Amino acid sequence: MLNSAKPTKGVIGAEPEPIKLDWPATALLIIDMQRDFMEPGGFGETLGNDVSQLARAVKPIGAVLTAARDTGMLVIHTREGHLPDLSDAPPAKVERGAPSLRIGDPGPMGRILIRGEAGHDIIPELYPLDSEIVIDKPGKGAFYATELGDVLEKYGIENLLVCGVTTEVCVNTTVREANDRGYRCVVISDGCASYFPEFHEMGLKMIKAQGGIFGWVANSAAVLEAMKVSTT
Ligand code: TIU
Repeated sequence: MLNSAKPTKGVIGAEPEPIKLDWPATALLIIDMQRDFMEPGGFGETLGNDVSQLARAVKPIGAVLTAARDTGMLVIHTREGHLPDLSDAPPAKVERGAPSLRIGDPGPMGRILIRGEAGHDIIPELYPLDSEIVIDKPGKGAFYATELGDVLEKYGIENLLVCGVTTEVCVNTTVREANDRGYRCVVISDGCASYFPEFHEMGLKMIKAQGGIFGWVANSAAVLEAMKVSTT
């Protein structure tokens, strides 16, 4: 029998149910894989966190990033941070808690969470290509006070593969924002991490509960499998 079917890409084995995406309308959104969160001496550690908890997400993200680059998928990286004069940093954020260093203070990787400083940059393993989009965001959500919505509209994006750190903070906030704007979000479970493993687990459960109230959750292997060209 002649197989005249055009190569199509597969369904993602996700929870709460498998999802078939229109792949040309799908982008990879990598949230805040910055030295400030991932490495000692950055913002995450100043808040009292064990930053080694986040390392486990790097390899799964790297694998999906490679596949996205190979298939020509739109790749968007985000970075949380503030202008050097802190004009986009609300006092309520800067003054909060009792961190060892506050946003804007000098640290071992430059001023904490400030755009242009070494700590604000994305880790070398996942460094953006010049052709990829980088969105600087002052908040936890990637839509608030950024051009992300316009970028997604310009490229005709309807679906987002979302990964990055941290699961319950910037990933969850962004997924909630995206869901309200009508995007289908598939969160890559092992491509996210939290300083608190239990928050990671619950953060993913919150997304996929109630029939996928905020989106879908799949591991990187399932996403990679679906991204492979098949003839079925
Ligand atoms: N503290 C924490 O878990 N996260 C953040 O402050 N930002 C992000 O999640 N990117």
